[in-house]
Amino acid sequence: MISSVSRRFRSQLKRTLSCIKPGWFPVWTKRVTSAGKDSGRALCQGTTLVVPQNSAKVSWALAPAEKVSQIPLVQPLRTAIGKACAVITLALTSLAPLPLFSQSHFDGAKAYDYARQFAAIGPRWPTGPGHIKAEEFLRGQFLPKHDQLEEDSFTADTPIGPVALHNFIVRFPGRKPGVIVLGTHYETNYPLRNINFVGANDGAATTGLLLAIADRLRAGSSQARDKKLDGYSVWLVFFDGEEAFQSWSRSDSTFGSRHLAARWGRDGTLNQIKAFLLADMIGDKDLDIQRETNSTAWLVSLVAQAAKTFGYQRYFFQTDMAVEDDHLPFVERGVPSIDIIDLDYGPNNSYHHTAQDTMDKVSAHSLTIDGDVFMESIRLLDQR
Ligand code: 1BN
Ligand code: ZN
Repeated sequence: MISSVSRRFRSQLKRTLSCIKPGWFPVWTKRVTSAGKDSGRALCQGTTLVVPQNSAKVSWALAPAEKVSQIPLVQPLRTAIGKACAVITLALTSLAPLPLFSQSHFDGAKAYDYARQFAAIGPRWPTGPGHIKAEEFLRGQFLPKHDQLEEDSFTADTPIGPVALHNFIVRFPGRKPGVIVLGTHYETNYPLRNINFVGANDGAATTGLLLAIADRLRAGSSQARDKKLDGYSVWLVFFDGEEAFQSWSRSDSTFGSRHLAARWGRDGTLNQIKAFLLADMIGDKDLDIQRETNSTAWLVSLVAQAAKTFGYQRYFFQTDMAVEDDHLPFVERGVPSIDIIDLDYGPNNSYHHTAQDTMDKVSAHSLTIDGDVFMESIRLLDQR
């Protein structure tokens, strides 16, 4: 049913057309004839691609980015069609400059690989040897002279006594006044220190996600003459001490975020923050991100809009759930915030906080979806 353009033309068109409708890419289609009747639609592995009713027999249409990678290369197109395609591509390329964040899909495989390396450190509970290695790993990801890395070290008053904790903040300056903060926690649970809990999804996956986002931001800003992002500054925060030391409560959890939100409240930094997006447990192979009801409504809508751009609606916000997490200290201080979390991990959430939380339950595909939506959310926030 579907003929796709040759790989070369498809990638040219992909780059060009993504300027017009980010996340939607062109595919060549043949109109489907059913019982001699022209339906005007072509099927693409479960997706209906709408082809204009009066289009020629072979035409092109836009498909959600996600589906394009699933479309097999059935047959090379005839040279004449290929040449016509090149002409269209050239014409469109000269009209539309490529936007920074919609050139191609996010590199979820890279995020996965960071996560794999991070989880391989082993358990990362505060006061343990893996935690020190995790800190060293994070320091090693950022270029000492180039990247603006801040270590926010403090002593938390926990149920097991005073504990030294370390948040990591990486800043990518932008030209627009204001800051977008992306966060995750990176440590694992102290109470699970004896069960080889590596938190592949709970901590490692979203650490990998933010590290791959850092690569993307670094690439974007290093292309610019002034080394700045086009829009708001973006700060990445790797929180420590999210997990409870004994049992989750408001006072025994989120130590790193409570500390940083209080500090940024005192010194006025919170006033600069346009939005705070928290990522938690969204490496899950079986991705279904809940609508977290403590989150700021307009920001949830913006993220939903970003997901829709890529045809990712089914992964986002199908059910509602209230979660206490690292976004709450920011919500409580009036910072627009969202917890992007999937608390449905394994059958009946049975992998959550167990030794089953391993890298085989995490996928590069889910991290691609997350990264696409985070990058598009930044773009939408910059336009607001
Ligand atoms: C997320 C990952 N959380 C802990 N690890 C937050 C949470 C709080 C999850 C309460 C479930 C219940
Ligand atoms: Zn957890």
